[in-house]
Amino acid sequence: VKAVTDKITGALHGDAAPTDGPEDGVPGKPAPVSPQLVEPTEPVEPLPPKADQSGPETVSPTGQPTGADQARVAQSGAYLTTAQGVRMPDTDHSLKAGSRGPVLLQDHHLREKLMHFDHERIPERVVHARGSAAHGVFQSYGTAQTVTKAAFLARDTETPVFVRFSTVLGSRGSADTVRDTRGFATKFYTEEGVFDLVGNNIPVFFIQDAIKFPDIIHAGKPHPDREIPQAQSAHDTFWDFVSLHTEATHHTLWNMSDRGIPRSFRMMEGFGVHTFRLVNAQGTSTLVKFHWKPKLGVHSLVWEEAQILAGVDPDFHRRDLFDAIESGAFPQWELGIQTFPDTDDQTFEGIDLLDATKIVPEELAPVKPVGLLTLNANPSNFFAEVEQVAFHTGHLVPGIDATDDPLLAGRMFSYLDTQLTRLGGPNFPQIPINRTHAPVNDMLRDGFHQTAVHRGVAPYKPNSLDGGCPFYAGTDTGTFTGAFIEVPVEVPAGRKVREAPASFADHFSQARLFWLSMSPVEREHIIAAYTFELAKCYEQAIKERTLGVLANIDPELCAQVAAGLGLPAPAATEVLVDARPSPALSQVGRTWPLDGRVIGIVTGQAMDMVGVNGVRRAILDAGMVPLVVAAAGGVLGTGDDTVTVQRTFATARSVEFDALIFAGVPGAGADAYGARDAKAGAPRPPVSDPRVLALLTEAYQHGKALIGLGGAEALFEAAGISVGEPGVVVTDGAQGMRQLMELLAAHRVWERFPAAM
Ligand code: HDE
Repeated sequence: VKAVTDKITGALHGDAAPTDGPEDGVPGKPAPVSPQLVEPTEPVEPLPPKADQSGPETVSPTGQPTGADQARVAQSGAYLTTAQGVRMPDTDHSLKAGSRGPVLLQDHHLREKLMHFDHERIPERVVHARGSAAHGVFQSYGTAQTVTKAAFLARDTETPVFVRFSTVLGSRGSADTVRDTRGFATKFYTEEGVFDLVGNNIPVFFIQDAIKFPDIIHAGKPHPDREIPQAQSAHDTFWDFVSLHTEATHHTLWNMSDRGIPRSFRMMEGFGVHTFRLVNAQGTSTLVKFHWKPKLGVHSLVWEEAQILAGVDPDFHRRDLFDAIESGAFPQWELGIQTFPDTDDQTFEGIDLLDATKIVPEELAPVKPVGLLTLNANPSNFFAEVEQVAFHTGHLVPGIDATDDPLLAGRMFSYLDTQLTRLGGPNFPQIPINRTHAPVNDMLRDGFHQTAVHRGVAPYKPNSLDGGCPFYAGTDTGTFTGAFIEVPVEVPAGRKVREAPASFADHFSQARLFWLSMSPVEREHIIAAYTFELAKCYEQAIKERTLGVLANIDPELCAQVAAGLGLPAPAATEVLVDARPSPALSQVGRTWPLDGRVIGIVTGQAMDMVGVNGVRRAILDAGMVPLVVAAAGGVLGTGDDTVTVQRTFATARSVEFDALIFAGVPGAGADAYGARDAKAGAPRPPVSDPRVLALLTEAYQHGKALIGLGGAEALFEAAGISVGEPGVVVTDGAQGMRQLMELLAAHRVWERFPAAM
């Protein structure tokens, strides 16, 4: 992994590829043009397809064919053709009556080219429009075998998967780092058919009943009159709704916590949210909640970083996922299950398992690992795969079943329905990314975009004309098998009513549980987030009403936000229940692997490049990504000891890095950090380039480790940062790397944040 990371680090970060020889990239010397990149003057065999030009089946991790036609891979032949396969001598000029005359209607090539172009876009998803995805493999441990007969959860089974991460509110082109819930949807191509686990990075939802979904989404989306703000909850309609509809309180609190601004898709948990029902080979059922646990831990941005990134690099999460996979640093999650007895009341320790606004704390029901997900291949074509993938909560396999959660019931309807508009008809399961890897023998026929050429005359059952085929699964063995064999649980009888059960009326106890489980610094972030969002609202009544909601979570939270808004803090209207905090909910206090962390090495021409190369190597050896930052682009150093610059002071912004190293050498002085050389006789240059000072102070404010190697005291001093305070270290190479790794393992230098409580 490290070798690959090393090889592509520079290229991945959008810079000149790291040089093999000292000559490449020397300023002033034109780079040699690769013969492969010159436009040929006569037909030549195309280059072998690059990894990202092969059809979906070549990237299926276990080599399972997905049915994509390889002959239709783009740019795969020597000659341009029309969609009908007719060779074309020209695609640059319309057919005209004379070179200055009118374009002729008979130009079918022009018509075809423009017609296709005009229809390249399809409706974006109504929610979760902005997303990124990757292929991977799921390896089952077999530990779920006692509770489910699902074949992909049997011991040592490998299943290809496709996972799409997303934000919820924004449009397809919106920024990645906005404060929002993240989607975490997994398609398992199991040998028994497709299983979709369509989850989020937050374990609870805004609403308990699917009938409220249009309401919460209309409230969160931009205002209907001027269509702003984009991808934000910081506006009146959102807070209007959630302050009135208090079952949203728990989810909203998670959004205002650090979970609403993840550092990376690779560092998020995932949750199935609803309670599902597992069934084992003996027909015994168990209630279950699904969890994804990232191997890299759960980490977040700080709000200012997220905001800056939305402008500096709106594709931050997409880039991060793609780069990590491309470099061989494959992200991993363990799938875990919390299991509960399938009792008639479907509660556990008093918690209603059918209420999607409630969690079951891990301390009450531990999460048992059942398998490992590894994402190991990027999509080949974003549209074909990421846009066209269609998830559906009803894609279930034998051994996994739905419960009566009223939110889940609505989803069972909605996900099929939405594809009709988005993907243009009922045959979307035939799109390569959606194709099951199990044989299909259905009796569904015709419809828009039908690509199967069905044989036989009797797509109905019973029939005699097609030999009675297809037969029901299990008729040959006498045992009923397959999906949609319902567990014969009692369905509670009752009057037809439009009402929620009494247990759904508790909207605050778990929000308080979450608040009480946060560390002081996490509480501070929550207070800041509520204060920011409410300050963006115009309506005073909405702010006041929300403070009333906060009072029912915690008086201190309410008081602090009220102070920030300049409003009085109301008293609680509910009795506050102090549940036992759940340490598993906090992101602070543990240490985690460092893989894929991005370290900026700020250096200059006057530096010792042997030392800088040593630091680069140590960072790579630790599985992290070094990016060299200097005053100007090009190559630093001479002879064998050179380093390619990947960011300049003009392009580097602290938010891109998890930590900064100032790689100086004793005696090099401040000039080394880019103080612009003054001409002889000119006034003394500033102690350092102001852009370096900005890099430093911003990284300091965001709680990042700052390491000065060999004489960065003057620089730190110029930025007003004291060496020796938490996370600010000036030392030598080896010691500096050790300290860097210790600091990064905790994600941030938490002591640096004000913790008011
Ligand atoms: Fe979704 N949701 N949802 N949702 N959802 C969609 O389906 C819907 C809910 C989630 O990457 C849509 O194909 C209703 C909960 C994810 O393609 C749509 C309700 C959870 C994704 C839809 C919910 C989710 C979607 C839009 C309330 C977490 C992105 C496009 C009953 C457990 C999947 C599409 C992807 C997408 C409806 C609630 C997660 C409109 C009606 C709860 C991750 O069908």
